[in-house]
Amino acid sequence: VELANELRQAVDNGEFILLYQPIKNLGKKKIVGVEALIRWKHPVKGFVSPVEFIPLAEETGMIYEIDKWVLRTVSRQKKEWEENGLGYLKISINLSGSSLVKTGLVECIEDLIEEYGIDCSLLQIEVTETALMENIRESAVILEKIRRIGIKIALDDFGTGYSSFTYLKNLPIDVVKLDRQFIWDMMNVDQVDLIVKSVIQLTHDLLLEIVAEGIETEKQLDYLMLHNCDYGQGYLFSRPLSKEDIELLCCQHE
Ligand code: G
Ligand code: G
Ligand code: MN
Ligand code: NA
Repeated sequence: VELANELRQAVDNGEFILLYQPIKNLGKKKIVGVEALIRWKHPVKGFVSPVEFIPLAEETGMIYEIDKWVLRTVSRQKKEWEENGLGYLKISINLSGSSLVKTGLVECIEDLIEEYGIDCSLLQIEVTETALMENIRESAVILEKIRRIGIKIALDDFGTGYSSFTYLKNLPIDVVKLDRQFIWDMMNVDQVDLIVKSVIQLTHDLLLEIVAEGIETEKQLDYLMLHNCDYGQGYLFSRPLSKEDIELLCCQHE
C-alpha cells in the first residue's frame, strides 16, 4: 500500500526517466536503434527498477498513465534526434498488455505522431508473448491497427511463455526478440545452440527479423553472427544509457 501511494505521487510528480539501450545491426556493426527502458527516480530510495514497480502499476491500473508518458517522451526524443542528425535511430518502446487493449490507445499514438511530426517507420512497439496470450484476439486487432500507422511490432521475450510457432505466423508482427535466457543457455546448456540457430532460420523463413537480447560475450556474438542473426543488444555493446550518453556514443561511431 505504501509503495502504491508513492507510485501514485511519482506519476503525478513526474519522477520517471528513460534510459536507452543501443541495438546493433550485427552484420554492419552499426547502432541502428535503441530500446527505451523506464527508471523511477525515487526521492529517497534512488533508482527503482521497473521489475519492482511495473507489476504494481499493472495491479493498480496506473500502468496506462505511465505507458502514455513513455509514448510522449519517446515521441519528443525522436523529434529531437531527427533535428540533431540522429534521425536514423529507431526507438523501441515496451507496452504492457493492459495498455495495449485500452480504449483510445491507437488514437493517442496517432495524435502524438501528428503533434511531433515524426517518422513512425522508425518507431517500434514491443509486447511480450505472455501479455498477448491474455487477450489474443483483441490484442491482434490493435497491433494490426498500430502497424497500419506504419509502426513496427516486436514480440518481446520470445521463448519464455507458451510460445507456439503458430503465433509467429499468425500475429501481426515484424520482429522477434529472442529472450536473453537463450543467449545465456546457448553456451551453457546442451543443444540450446541448435534451438537458437533454428529459431533464427524460422524467423527468416517467415520474413521476420530477429534481435538477440542479453549478448554479454564475444563468443555469443560470434555464434549469432555465424547464423545470420540480424540485430543484437546487450552489455557487450552497452548498458542502458542516458540520452546524453547515447548521443555521445552514436557520434563516436560515425
Ligand atoms: O531495464 P530493465 O531490465 O530493468 O527492465 C525490466 C523490465 O521492465 C523489462 O521486462 C522491460 O520490458 C520492462 N520495462 C522497461 N521499461 C518499460 C516501460 O517503459 N514500460 C513497460 N510497460 N515496461 C517496461
Ligand atoms: O524484458 P525486456 O527485454 O524488455 O528487458 C530488457 C532488460 O534487459 C532491461 O532491463 C535491460 O537492463 C536488461 N539487459 C539488457 N542487456 C542485458 C545483458 O546483456 N544482460 C542482462 N543480464 N540483462 C540485460
Ligand atoms: Mn523489451
Ligand atoms: Na525481452
